[in-house]
Amino acid sequence: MRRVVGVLVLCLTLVWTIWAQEVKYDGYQVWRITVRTPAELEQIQQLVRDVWMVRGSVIDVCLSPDEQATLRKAGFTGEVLIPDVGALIRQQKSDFIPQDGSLFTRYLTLDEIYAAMRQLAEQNPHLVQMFEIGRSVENRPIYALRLTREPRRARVYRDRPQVVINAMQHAREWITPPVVLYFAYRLVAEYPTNTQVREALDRLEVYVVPVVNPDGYVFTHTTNRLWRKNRRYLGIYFNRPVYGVDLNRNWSYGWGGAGSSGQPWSDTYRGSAPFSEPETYWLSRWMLSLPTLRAHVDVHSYSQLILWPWGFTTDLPPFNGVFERVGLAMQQAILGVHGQFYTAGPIATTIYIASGGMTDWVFGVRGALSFTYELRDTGQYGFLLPPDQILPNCEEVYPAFLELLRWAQQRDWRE
Ligand code: 0X9
Ligand code: ZN
Repeated sequence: MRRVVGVLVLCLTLVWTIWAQEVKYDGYQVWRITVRTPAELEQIQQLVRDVWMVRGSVIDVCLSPDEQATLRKAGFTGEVLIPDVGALIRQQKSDFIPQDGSLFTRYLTLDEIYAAMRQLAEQNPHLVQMFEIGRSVENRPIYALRLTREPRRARVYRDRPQVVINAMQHAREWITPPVVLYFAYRLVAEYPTNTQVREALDRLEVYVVPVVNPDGYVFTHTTNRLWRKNRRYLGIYFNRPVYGVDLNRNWSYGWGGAGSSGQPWSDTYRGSAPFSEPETYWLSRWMLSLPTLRAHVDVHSYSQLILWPWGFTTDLPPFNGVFERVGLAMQQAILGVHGQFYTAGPIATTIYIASGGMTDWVFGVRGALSFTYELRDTGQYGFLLPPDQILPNCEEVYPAFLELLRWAQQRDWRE
């Protein structure tokens, strides 16, 4: 009996070490390829597993050594953006070690982000409240901060329109939670002295959700730095267990259309049904409960873009003129801080058609002015943005968020 148990434990340990094995990216490269025709773009997307970015005729791809050879054989060459992905991830892991107490000089773990949120709420009870929106596939809480004057006096203030800013639907986009967390911290810090901030928090309810996809985020720390989707188990395909729904293809508005995949192993898998995932389900339920949702930003990376509906069609949305005015004002605000240029435009015509995205749902269903940001950089590091760019990125986006709060306070934002 003892021996049987011993062998069993040994087997389990073996299985565990193989399963929990960190995914290595040695020899992987990121290439930027400029194609001549849409057919070529299609062809590359067929040949490559991990597409990092597509914009017009330009595509960034993360390639295994085999994929590099395949593309070369097919006649494609590209500019090498990252010569050794594995080495860069390792180097950034060691950057990870210094802990000087500051929140925006290194990438925090999920627990650290949640602790920072809790601390802000506990130290500022007259301005900040923390609460749970719902839970993930692996039962992790999804937390939000509610910032408004005296949040404990009313569950919702009917006369204070709501603004929601969320990040991290996509796990590998590590720059996104700090930018949203910084926004909350700075609002609180400036409330006593900055009239614009004071008026905003007196007249609005500002909600921030730094991590929509906690399971995915944890997985990028423990196992695979470049994971994108949530951690839903989907079954065995090609003799391998397959996980993950792309949360930004799982929203109900336009669900199932172009620019989303029905194949579970795809990085843009839309899920078995709209809101099949607890992360999108709870977030949408909560957003439906807000009585006067005015404005919203879904924060992603990378490419430096300010995007608005539609994602599911190239048709212009109603009130495109308003989106453009606010979008360009936010663009100018960002430009003014560190001189970084963010391109502004509707999703489908600026990047690509993508159906089932959050921004389309928030505008299409809730009628709120909804944007998608794509943060730094423009491709030099992509998702592997060095930690010394966290703070500058936080700083430059802050006044753009303030600009949105300014618009949300107008009696009717359509004006
Ligand atoms: O493809 C996406 O989901 C976003 N780009 S990312 O590289 N961060 O994955 C763009 C989202 C566009 N928004 C909507 N379709 N709603
Ligand atoms: Zn994203």
